[in-house]
Amino acid sequence: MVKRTIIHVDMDAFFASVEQTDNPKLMGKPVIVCGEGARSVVSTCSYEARKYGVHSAMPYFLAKQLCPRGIFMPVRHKRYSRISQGILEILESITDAVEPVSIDEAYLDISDVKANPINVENVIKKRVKEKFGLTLSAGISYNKFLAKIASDWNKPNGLMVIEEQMIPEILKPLPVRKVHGIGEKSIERLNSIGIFTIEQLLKLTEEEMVYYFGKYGVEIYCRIRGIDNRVVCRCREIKSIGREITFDKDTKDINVLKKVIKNFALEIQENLKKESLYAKTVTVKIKTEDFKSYTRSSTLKEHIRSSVEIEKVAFEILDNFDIKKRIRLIGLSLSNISDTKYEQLTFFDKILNFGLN
Ligand code: TTP
Ligand code: MG
Repeated sequence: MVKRTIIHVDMDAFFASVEQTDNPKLMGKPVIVCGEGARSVVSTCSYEARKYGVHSAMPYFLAKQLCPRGIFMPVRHKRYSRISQGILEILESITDAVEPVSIDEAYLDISDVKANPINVENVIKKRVKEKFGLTLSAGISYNKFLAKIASDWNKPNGLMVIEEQMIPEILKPLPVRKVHGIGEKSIERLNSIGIFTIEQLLKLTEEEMVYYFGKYGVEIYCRIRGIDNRVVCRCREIKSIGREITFDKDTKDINVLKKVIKNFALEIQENLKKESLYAKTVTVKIKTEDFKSYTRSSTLKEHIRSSVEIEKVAFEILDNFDIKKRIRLIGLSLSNISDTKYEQLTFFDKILNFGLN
């Protein structure tokens, strides 16, 4: 395979930095972007707040305890999305081979860009800073896995280049959680058998990796040895679109639940419209007061997008839940996403259809 040059960029403390640039008085202060209500969780926080031990997904009350002088700001998804779009445009001015992976990160394959990769990285940083006042961290390497590890190396405003001859030595001391794709459960399992670092992970055979990680084991086995042939794909693959909320007070009131679902359906319709997408599977998730989670899905014959249709299916699912306990959290998501309303004919279907005509 021809050697490639991949850059992974990841915005620094993204939501919190946007709040700071929108309100310069917040610069240098511990800003904590958080859902609303006493029982919400932290989305992210500025690096100033991280010094107090605050981090993403931490409950609000704990963040407040650790950082009582923190400036708590509500999440403004629309604002962050718009900036994310603007950053994407800057990246696309460098190359067509851009793959956004989340609201604040993307891969670029710059193998065909006739410039030194570090200069390319500097240009990206400069343009993003000039246009949005934001900083990012970048990783440069010869595949996606290593570029992502590298972008996390020197945060914030960092740059790290991982070259072939540095593998596997440079990876050895890293904790296993740095391997993108290893989930919480697998990390716990590995830790319970005394495996904490990539160096220890490298001692496992391919068969053992499959035992611990299932089908994905072979991929992880290769990646930690510096092998990752995934291409930077321009098509942005959205797997699901959803919303969820933790109530201020647990509830059993079906009218409250339906009202929330109705609003979520409207938001999801807008998101699908914006991305020109449709979806076929509707999933409702609830978490009861005893912290147990339940999900139920319904897959339709046709792809849908309208909030009325989404809501109808979600209500049916909700009505089938046997709600005995009060509900703490409710979520609605759509998956099985397609860019057409109708099933694409597969190659096989086409042959069959032609055969019949
Ligand atoms: P991250 O890139 O994981 O975090 P970050 O950009 O805030 O900080 P870092 O400098 O370490 O990259 O996530 C991007 C945004 O996604 C983040 O600003 C807020 C949002 N987010 C959540 O809403 N909840 C979460 O649990 C995480 C991890 C992120
Ligand atoms: Mg980030």
